[in-house]
Amino acid sequence: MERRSFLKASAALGCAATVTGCKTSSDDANVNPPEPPVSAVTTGWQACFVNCGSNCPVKFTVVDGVVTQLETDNVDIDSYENRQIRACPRGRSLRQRIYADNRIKYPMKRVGPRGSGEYIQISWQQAIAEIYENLSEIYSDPEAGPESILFPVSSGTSGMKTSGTHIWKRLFHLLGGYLNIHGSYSTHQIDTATLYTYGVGSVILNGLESSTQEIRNSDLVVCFGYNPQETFMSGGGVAYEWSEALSQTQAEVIMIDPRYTESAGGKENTWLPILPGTDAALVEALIYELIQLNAVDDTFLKDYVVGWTEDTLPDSAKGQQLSYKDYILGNSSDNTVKDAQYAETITGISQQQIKDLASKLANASAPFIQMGWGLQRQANGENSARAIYTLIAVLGKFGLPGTSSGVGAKNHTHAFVTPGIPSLKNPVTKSIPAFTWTDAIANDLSKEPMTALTHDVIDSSAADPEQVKLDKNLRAIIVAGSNMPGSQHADINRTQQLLADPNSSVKFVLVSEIYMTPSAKMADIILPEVTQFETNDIVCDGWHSGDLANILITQKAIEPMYEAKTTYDICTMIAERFGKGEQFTEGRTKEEWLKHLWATPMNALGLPDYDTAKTQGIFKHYNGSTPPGLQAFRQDPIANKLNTPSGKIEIYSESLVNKTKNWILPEGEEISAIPKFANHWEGATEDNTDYPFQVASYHTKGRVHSSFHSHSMLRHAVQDCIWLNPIDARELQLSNKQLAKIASPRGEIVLPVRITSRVRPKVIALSQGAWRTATQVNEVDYGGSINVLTSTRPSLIAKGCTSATLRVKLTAA
Ligand SMILES: Nc1nc2c(c(=O)[nH]1)N[C@H]1C(S)=C(S)[C@@H](COP(=O)(O)OP(=O)(O)OC[C@H]3O[C@@H](n4cnc5c(=O)[nH]c(N)nc54)[C@H](O)[C@@H]3O)O[C@H]1N2
Ligand SMILES: Nc1nc2c(c(=O)[nH]1)N[C@H]1C(S)=C(S)[C@@H](COP(=O)(O)OP(=O)(O)OC[C@H]3O[C@@H](n4cnc5c(=O)[nH]c(N)nc54)[C@H](O)[C@@H]3O)O[C@H]1N2
Ligand code: SF4
Ligand SMILES: [Mo]
Repeated sequence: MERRSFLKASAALGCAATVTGCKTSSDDANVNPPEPPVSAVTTGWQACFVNCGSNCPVKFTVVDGVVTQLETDNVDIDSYENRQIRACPRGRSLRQRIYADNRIKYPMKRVGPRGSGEYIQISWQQAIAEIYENLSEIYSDPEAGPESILFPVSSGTSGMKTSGTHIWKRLFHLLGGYLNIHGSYSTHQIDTATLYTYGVGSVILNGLESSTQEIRNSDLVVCFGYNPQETFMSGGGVAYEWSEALSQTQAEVIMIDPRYTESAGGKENTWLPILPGTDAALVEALIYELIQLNAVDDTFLKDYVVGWTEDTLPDSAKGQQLSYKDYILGNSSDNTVKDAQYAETITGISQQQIKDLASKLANASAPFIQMGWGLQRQANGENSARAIYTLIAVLGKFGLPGTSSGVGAKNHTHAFVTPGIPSLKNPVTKSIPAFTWTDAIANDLSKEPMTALTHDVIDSSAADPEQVKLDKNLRAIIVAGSNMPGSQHADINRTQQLLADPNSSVKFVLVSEIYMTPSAKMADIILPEVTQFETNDIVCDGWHSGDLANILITQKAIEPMYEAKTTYDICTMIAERFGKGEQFTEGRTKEEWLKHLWATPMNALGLPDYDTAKTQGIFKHYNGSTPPGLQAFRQDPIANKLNTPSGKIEIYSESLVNKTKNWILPEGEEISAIPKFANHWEGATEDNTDYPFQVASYHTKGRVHSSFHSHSMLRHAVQDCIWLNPIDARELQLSNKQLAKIASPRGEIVLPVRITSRVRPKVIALSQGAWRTATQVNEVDYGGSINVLTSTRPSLIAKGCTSATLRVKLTAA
């Protein structure tokens, strides 16, 4: 309650007391209501800015300069079209983010080895001077230069318009640039699969996808590793749409996942607990069975699909039994029929279950087949994703009501498009795959460069793409809005070893953070940033927040704590030191930028002006229902052709063959033009008695990546533990809650065991994002950080993040 309205209410109460009882002023001394409290109470709107796909609004109450309460959106009548965008428990715990005892309070300088966490306090003036010295040296050294400066993936400030990583990038674009990265840890393999199949180089299908609502028209929902109830958890977002849609359909629901997930949660009919990394083999057998059931229409497919049958192959591939159908039927060079028996041994799904699913797919008129991204964050992730697209294509049930094109959920409609402060253009055009950055420290690149053919290094300004190379090692790493080096990149021991080595190529690590994260402990200089509650901003719906768009101006609730500053103020100070202050600010304060940015949605949508809108809270817009994905293509595949070279869905990709024909691959590895299942390192088919368990890793409801890890209430509510099947627990003689050690070739962690049938035998499940507590290289980690175990070996085609490919051994700790 605001102080003014609180006062009004108190006065009314006083009057009521008078009416019912008080007589004369001389008696008033005993009956007068107490004085209203002198506290200053304010309320306002803020939002949750993390990389979960949504940005839920939260309403704050501040009493005497302290945020005392957070509420979720509760303002509208709660209908599907105008629903309350209710924050999940993480957003409701944001008070712990403001008042965390691990907040960085002032600028700091490292005094111990990197990773040790030994720092002294320095002044802002000294911090800026040291940043200036280090960066000037790197920029002016011809052996180094901008190509030797890297921003690792930084997803922690998603949604902010005037704070966060893109403001840091604006600064560095003005200073001379940095080495680009391409692909994300999230979707690099599926983006690549989508490019070669549908001609769109992104999992965001730009209109080719179906909305979650389409499930209402489906009679069979088949999900491969799709867990929106946990990964897209906003009460206004996909989790809500998923449960609404399932409640409104009679469709049978089949969940294919090594884990029994929240999205199953009793709403499914069948759970098929597949071995990680084997979806392509399952698809192969399903398609074999569909052929046996006479459920594939080769004539129909000719107009839509390349590479199913011999006569639809490109000329370069004809006459060699290279079609997918020949491969399935055992006519190609491997002479193996891909039947249910073949797939049972690879996938761990029984022949009968495979045949049952095939017959359900054959009989369904509108199968909604959808995949998540965990199955592609693996060594063979591109082919797993391409295989699932292939299943949809070969079934021929795409572009129809109730069907899906395999991924996405038509969520990217952003009615309230609002630009952030422009991050400007990077003068550097060279780029490495995001996941490969530690290779640019590990090897002497002047002798052994990373190249187009070894690492898919690209340069948009190069005349010959195959000649592109990176021959300069990294000199500086800028970590802002990221927890990569110490938590989110694979093989933390390796990263720490590379950075802590006195001869490391990396001479400067800058971390700008709110909290003392494991990555902050790798920094040379640490800068303290404010939380969103200490500044104003604008927030729109996130990148995966469903069919309801929203926008609001988030309000500063309290003054900046300690010596923390906004990204904008920090970057302005650095820009000024380099003599670029005017170019950086363009003469605007942060607040002036906000008013300037607000003009875009205001003019496009007729919203009130900035100052008025700020007091009005959330504006919402329901995007309505949309046609099923691929509908236009189905209706007319010539007029509405896809963006692939053939204009069709490509099961066989000639462009993939051409792009990779000269690539230098690890021994024994092969890139296939069709999405074959292939054995791979630390995979399901590896006969590995040293590391007998596969790991099903997942994004947990208890965190968003490593964000929220230090919220004690969330740690109690969603404890980090090892999901272990009762059969395996008995064999290993491990009991519930007992501490167990998990070891991989790269490190060891200790966590309690949770015995549960929610994970299949021979697989353990581990969530990602826990903070490593070990400080020494190769020390056993009791924080439970999965990236102590994972490998930095990239995937075959995209060179993407393989952190869901992992074999381990398990022993009592
Ligand atoms: N709560 C929460 N939400 C988040 C995030 C978070 O950290 N926490 N992160 C956000 C971000 S940035 C991203 S990229 C997305 C990630 O979204 P996803 O990548 O889809 O999430 P994951 O949990 O990694 O994987 C989804 C499911 O795939 C299963 N799976 C793993 N391997 C396989 C396999 O080989 N085959 C099959 N069939 N299933 C498999 C896992 O058990 C899991 O249940 O989530 C976003 N949302
Ligand atoms: N083993 C394994 N590893 C994975 C994954 C996996 O599935 N398994 N998933 C991968 C995926 S999909 C992703 S997207 C990445 C995500 O990895 P990251 O991009 O590193 O994301 P977070 O761990 O959320 O870290 C974000 C950081 O930003 C900080 N931050 C928040 N607000 C601000 C701000 O205003 N200013 C500044 N300077 N900092 C701020 C937060 O405190 C936090 O430390 O992790 C990847 N790593
Ligand atoms: S769903 Fe995402 S944005 Fe919403 S409160 Fe939870 S973590 Fe924050
Ligand atoms: Mo991600």
